[in-house]
Amino acid sequence: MSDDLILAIGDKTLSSWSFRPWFLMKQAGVPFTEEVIRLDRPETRRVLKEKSPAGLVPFLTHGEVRIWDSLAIMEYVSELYPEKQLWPAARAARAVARAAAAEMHSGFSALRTVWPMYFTRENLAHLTTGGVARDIDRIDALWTECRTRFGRADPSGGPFLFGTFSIADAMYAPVVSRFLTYGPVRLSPESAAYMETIRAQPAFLEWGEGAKAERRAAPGT
Ligand SMILES: N[C@@H](CCC(=O)N[C@@H](CS)C(=O)NCC(=O)O)C(=O)O
Repeated sequence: MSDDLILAIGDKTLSSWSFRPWFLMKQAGVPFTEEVIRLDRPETRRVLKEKSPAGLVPFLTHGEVRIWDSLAIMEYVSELYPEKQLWPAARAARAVARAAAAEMHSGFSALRTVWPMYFTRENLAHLTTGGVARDIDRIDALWTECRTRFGRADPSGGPFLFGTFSIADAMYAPVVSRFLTYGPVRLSPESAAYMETIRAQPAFLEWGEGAKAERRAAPGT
C-alpha cells in the first residue's frame, strides 16, 4: 500500500470543511498531496459521485483506506502521527478540546448558513441576524474560556486555544475567515488576539493565496 496521503478538497474560496484538515496537516508539517475538485461546476456532481464515498469533500485517501469526513480525517492523521500531539496532552484539556471540535462540527448552523466562507473577501460589514449573533457570542465565550483556562496555563506558552496547536484550532479556522469577511465582529480581547494569531499562521496565508489564485483563474465566479 502506498504511504502517500492524498487529501481531496473543494475550492479554497468556499470549502470550509476542506480547509480544516488541510490547515491541520500544513500546520503540523504532515506531508500530503492535494487534489482539488472544483465545486459549482457542471461536472462537480458526477466527479464527486465517482470519487467520494459521501459525494462530498474533503476526503482522504491512504492506500486502500478512504476517510470522508473532516473530523474523522483529522483523527486519522492524529493517530498516524502521535508524536505531533494534535490533541492536548492533559486529559481535561483534551476532553474540552474534543467538545469544542464536536460543537463546531455539529453546531453553529446559523453562522455557517448565513455567513458562508468566502475566503478572498474582507470587511463586508454584513448584517447580523439573531441566530448569527447567538453563534458569535457562543464562539466568543468558548474561545475566551479555552484561552484563559487552558491556553494560558499550558507550559508551552503557545497562543492557540489550548496553548499548543491542536485539532480544535483547525476546526475554528474557517470561523476566523468568516469573521474577517463579514465583520468586524465584537469579541473579547482574548478572542480578538486569538483571531489575529490564526490569521497570521503560514498555512492560513497559504490557503488565502490559493483562494486568490483560484479567483484570478476564474474571475466572476
Ligand atoms: N460533515 C462533512 C461536511 C462536508 C461538506 O458539506 N462538504 C461540502 C463542501 S464544504 C461539499 O462537498 N459540498 C458538495 C457540493 O458543493 O457539491 C465534513 O465534515 O467533512
